[in-house]
Amino acid sequence: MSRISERQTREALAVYFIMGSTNCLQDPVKTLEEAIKGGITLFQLREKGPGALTGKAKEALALKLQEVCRRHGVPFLVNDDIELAAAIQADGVHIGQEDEPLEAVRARFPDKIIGVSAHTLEEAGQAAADGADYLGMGPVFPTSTKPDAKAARGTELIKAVRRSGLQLPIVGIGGITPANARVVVEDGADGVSVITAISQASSPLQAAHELKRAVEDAHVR
Ligand code: 3NM
Repeated sequence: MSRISERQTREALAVYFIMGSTNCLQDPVKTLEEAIKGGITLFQLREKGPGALTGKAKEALALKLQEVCRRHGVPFLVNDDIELAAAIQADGVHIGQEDEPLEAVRARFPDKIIGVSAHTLEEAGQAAADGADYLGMGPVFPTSTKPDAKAARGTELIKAVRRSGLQLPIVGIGGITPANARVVVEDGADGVSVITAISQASSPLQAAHELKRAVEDAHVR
């Protein structure tokens, strides 16, 4: 799959599921399959933290999850690991401010979807100028998934970015659940990205479905 249009990117960001093996209550393949049945629109492998797989084991997991995504037409992104994304021909990568510079990643992957985490208005503007396809902005709500996450700021930053006139697709992240997803989109995001709300749900299918409904409700307002 080559780089998608801005409209397709906005649609893909609606319900963006992120996870790695350590986030899941059950087999990651099963979790992903259920999440796709529930309606997720984009997937990112984020294999990080204590107990995370590395090397060949990480690549093997990536290939299994990529195959599930391909079968269902859901774009597959890799967090941070540029070499893995290249090796398996992922549809895209998501990078943070501390990772390889966006300009270098864009030069290497002219056709891949590239997302960037931005925590300030300046970072958002820079990422847009340097060729990001979308911004991940958070944490919107408190999260325990990312130990070094910044303080939750609600939708303040997303609103500020929209007020600044920046049109780039945005996905909110951090502590988002079906119960609080709606405001994230009402306040300017194109969609929501979640780890816990789906990966730790008793039914990932149901959780994904509820998130999708919340996002759709916010868009039709
Ligand atoms: N990035 P959960 S917050 C991966 O603020 C990540 O940039 C964040 O996990 C940021 O949905 C976060 O379980 C964790 O809260 C999101």
